[in-house]
Amino acid sequence: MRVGVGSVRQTQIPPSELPRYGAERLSGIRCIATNLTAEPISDATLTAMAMQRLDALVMLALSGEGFERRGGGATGYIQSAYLAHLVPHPESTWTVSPPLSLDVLSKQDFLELTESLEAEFRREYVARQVGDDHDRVLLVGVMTERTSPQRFQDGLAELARLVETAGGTVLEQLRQKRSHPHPQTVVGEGKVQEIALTAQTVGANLIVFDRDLSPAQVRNLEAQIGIRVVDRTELILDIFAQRAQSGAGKLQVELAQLEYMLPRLTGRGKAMSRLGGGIGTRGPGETKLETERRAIQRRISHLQREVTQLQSHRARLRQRRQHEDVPSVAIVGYTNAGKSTLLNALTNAEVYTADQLFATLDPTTRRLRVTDLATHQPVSIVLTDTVGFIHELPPSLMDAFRATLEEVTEADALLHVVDLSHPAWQSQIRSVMAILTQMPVTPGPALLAFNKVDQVGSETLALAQEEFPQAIFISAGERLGLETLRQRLVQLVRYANSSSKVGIEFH
Ligand SMILES: Nc1nc2c(ncn2[C@@H]2O[C@H](COP(=O)(O)OP(=O)(O)OP(=O)(O)O)[C@@H](O)[C@H]2O)c(=O)[nH]1
Ligand SMILES: [Mg+2]
Repeated sequence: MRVGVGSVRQTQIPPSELPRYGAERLSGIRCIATNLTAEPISDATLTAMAMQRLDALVMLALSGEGFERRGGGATGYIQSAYLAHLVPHPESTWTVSPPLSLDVLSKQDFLELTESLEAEFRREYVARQVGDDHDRVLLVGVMTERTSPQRFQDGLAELARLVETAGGTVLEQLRQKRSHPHPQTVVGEGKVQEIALTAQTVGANLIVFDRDLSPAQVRNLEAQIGIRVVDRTELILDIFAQRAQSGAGKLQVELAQLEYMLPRLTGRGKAMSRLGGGIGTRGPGETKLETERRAIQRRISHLQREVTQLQSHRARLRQRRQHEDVPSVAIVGYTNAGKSTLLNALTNAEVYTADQLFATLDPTTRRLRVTDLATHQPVSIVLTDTVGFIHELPPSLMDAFRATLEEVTEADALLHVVDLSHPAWQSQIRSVMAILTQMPVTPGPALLAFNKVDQVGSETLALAQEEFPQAIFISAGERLGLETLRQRLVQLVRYANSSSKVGIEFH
């Protein structure tokens, strides 16, 4: 079906052009190769065999003595051949025969060899399957000059949690250090090969990158690796889509997904017309794409209007509360900090809580009644629990969730909950602050509450106390420090009402 002349890399068939591709099968292609020497098969050749999932590879070895050059051409005779094929065991990727005579080789039943190998691959594949609905994921982290080693580590650990939250299983993590991401493939050429090979070996069906990728990068990577490639935003959007319960939540998630998808449509169109193949297929393909794009754009405009309506609906609800003169506090914080657990502990709300990222999407508002110990007067405060933040919250989510996030900007004050038991608590505080400052309306003053102190050593406590002397320390789970928190909330709303909103301050 194909003749190639060139280096191993040059003659390799990219996965997207193979008749079939996947860890449970071979590609249906057998390759006869020679490099006009008597040498056995090189590792580069074997790697190429694995990447193409060849049924088998035969390397013809020319005899040393008979091999001579005449007038620029080479003649010689085939002395022996090596037979190589993949093996379905995690410990070794391939096996190579001793030198065989052509006579012996030609008596090999390749069909039988391929069929028995495929049967083994399938057994191995089924045995490794975590569950049908679980993606088998390979994580790829790229450390550039702009990321510190600590940030990079934390980012990868968080990415792994995101994958688990989305319902995937992380099989392996690959890393690369580069001064800048490669414009076409993020990682370098050699690393792309390593990713493809590792994905083959461990039987991954999804590659997740620790950053956002351009449409072209996704396209190039998928063509070279032969497996679906997903970036960090897509992963987060997927979790949001799984979590969305209410109509409002679903509406906002769909908007975010479409906004993310629209600029990526071109890429998919090209891939489709490539399948159709060159001349004649381009016209209708692109027209179809244009129709598709317009349909999506219409849907986006429609959803945007709905979100705007949702915004005004929420605004009316808030106005009614403001009429009653009840001050409002929005609980904000990094995802999984314990915000919902705290709302439940303070108000007996029954918000879903779990050791998962983005357990909460829809805001819940509850009334908290406190006796102000200073005046002995009863005070009412409305508390709102809302969606958690994450480092580099995708912009399409920020826009689509503006109705939800307005609960934060429109509140009289903020209660910023921090999971002090998380090793990256300091950078989580910074991420939350960064998101708050990006909001169109500057939120009111904030009270910092360090949560999960039941899980924290005295050194961390002392460090947090020194760095944030105004903060309070609580355990929402163990209901520790909640009375102090209530009193501080009363002081906070009193302060918020007495001063105009002038930025994020700590109290
Ligand atoms: N040990 C301990 N665990 C806690 C405490 N507060 C909350 N948790 C746990 O932390 C996990 C996350 O709690 P949630 O209340 O769902 O956190 P959240 O901030 O609402 O998270 P998202 O809605 O996912 O952004 C749950 O498993 C809680 O049981 C605490 O004070 N101590
Ligand atoms: Mg929650």
